[in-house]
Amino acid sequence: MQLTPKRWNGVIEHYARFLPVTDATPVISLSEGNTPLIRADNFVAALGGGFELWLKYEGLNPTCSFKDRGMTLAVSKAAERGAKVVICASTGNTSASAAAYAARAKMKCVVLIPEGKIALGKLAQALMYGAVTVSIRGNFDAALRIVRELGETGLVEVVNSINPVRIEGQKTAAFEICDQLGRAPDFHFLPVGNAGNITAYWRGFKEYHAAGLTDRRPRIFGFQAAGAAPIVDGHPITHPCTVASAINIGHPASWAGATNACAESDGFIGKVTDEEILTAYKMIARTDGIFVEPASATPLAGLIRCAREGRIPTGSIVTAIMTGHGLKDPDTAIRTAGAEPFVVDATREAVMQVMGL
Ligand code: AN7
Repeated sequence: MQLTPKRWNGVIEHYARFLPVTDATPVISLSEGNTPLIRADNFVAALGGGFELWLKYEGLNPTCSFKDRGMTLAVSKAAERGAKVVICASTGNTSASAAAYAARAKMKCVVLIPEGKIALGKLAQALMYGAVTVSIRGNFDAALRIVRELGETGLVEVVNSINPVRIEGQKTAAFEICDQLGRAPDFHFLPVGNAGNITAYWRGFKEYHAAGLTDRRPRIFGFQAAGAAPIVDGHPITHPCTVASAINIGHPASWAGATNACAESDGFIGKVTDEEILTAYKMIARTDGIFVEPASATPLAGLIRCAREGRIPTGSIVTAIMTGHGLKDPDTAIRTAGAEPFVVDATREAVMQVMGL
């Protein structure tokens, strides 16, 4: 028997025909994408059953979040144009991803992060990949305002999702879900921060349907954290505040994309409290062994509510995107786990005592 090599070389190579690339585009890739779609039966059973839930585990991308899909395209297009410096504002994941892809493209990367408000793992990534890391005394929205202003000078390439190719790359996750399920889901749940991803998913599901590759389009259900829910509340939030630091955003750049996805798909944009987020965060780790960061648990908190309110018809196929890995935010994990290690002497008896034997 001969083995046929079948290597995954990232989302640009795999979905090139849906993306704004040509043979002249230098592909800067870390083999992102092709993340697992994991069925979470125990979580569903805990909610009383009645539907299928599939989690797209985007935390298994090269920098441990979904941002790599958009960043491979943004940095490749920047390289095609001969850019030397990329810049972004970030609650942490965009900066980690930009830093990694820029390193690979031999570009300088500058990241603006809200001081003291990003998870430890994400800070470690930006520093480790060698980005010029600037902590702003202000929030994400202030950092993005500065990045927009710097972008207008023409001296730097902005790789936030206000750069339209970021959205183009991120839509590949919708394609993968359809490819992996063999159909489009009935409902797709996701967190909403700057609202780039909800915009991207809806575009992806629409394009696959228009290409005749799926027979339906899902209803898009997005969730914000209650302390940072400008779209639900109907106005920008000056001082957003949530434990889900990734989505602590008061003035989303793709606001219209989010409301459009909701309207066109007969969807819903709601908000959930930090307490609900942390409950879902801990629950999915313990029911199904899936460790995500708090922002990624936001759609699960929304799903718990929807299931309770009877909004999910029996037999539905539901997908949810787990946007970032749990190891990104060890502080919140250790606080939320509500347990500490038992410290004992190095003897069998001591361990048996802890085990209650
Ligand atoms: C884990 O990194 O905005 O609604 O600067 O990191 O497309 O913004 C992160 C966003 C969800 C929200 N889950 O996605 C950033 C940043 C995680 C995230 C979101 C983010 P968008």
